[in-house]
Amino acid sequence: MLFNTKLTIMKFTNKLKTIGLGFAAILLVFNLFAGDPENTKEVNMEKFDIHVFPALPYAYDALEPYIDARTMEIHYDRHHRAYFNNFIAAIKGTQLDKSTIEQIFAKVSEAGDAVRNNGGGFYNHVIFWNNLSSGSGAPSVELTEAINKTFGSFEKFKEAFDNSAKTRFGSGWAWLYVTPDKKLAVGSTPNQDNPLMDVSPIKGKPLLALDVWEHAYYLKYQNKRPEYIAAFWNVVNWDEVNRRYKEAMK
Ligand code: MN3
Repeated sequence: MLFNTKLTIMKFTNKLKTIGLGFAAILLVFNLFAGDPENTKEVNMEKFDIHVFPALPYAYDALEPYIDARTMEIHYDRHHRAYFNNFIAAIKGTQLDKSTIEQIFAKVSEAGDAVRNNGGGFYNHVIFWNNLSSGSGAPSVELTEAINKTFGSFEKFKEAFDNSAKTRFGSGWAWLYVTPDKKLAVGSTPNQDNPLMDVSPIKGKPLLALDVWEHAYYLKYQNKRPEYIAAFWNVVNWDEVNRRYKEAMK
């Protein structure tokens, strides 16, 4: 009787071990899948607590004629995807693999150029795709008040933002952002830097991003960056900018 009970317990323990191993195997496969750079998932584009390559929130031709379908396709599917893949490769097996992108950017000076350039390239484009849409809405009452207070008027704000975008020498980004003391500001960053990075001279939470790399406009606008910037205002997703403003002011 005692022997039988012991045998049953042993069998049961073995079964548990098998189940445990099976479960671990499933977890391993799931983790491998989640870490697969080619894996594209429909996720909230601005949830950066896990590193996944998000789906574009609209069709390639959705922003025509302001941003052409061919540019969108190459920009998203080649450039953006390459940044993401290189970012994942750069953090794989390091502590950064478990960090959110905001945590990584806060100490990006310690992470090296591959993480800075590719992590920035990954993040900035997600922000950019999401602050574009075919139906553009309008700035909220709160945001309008803040814009008027900071820049004098919406036109003056646009002028300041346009200037940041036009005067960024070479490749980079123009930003509207909320500073750590909750003020609005515009500015630009070189390459794939952004205001969340410790290396950036402008610091804060991005509200509106504009990619001024030539790959963002060259096919349609060639060297005429100002024409691309003017077209951009037709496809700003103000609902998203309003949401980010609310979030940043919390
Ligand atoms: Mn780009």
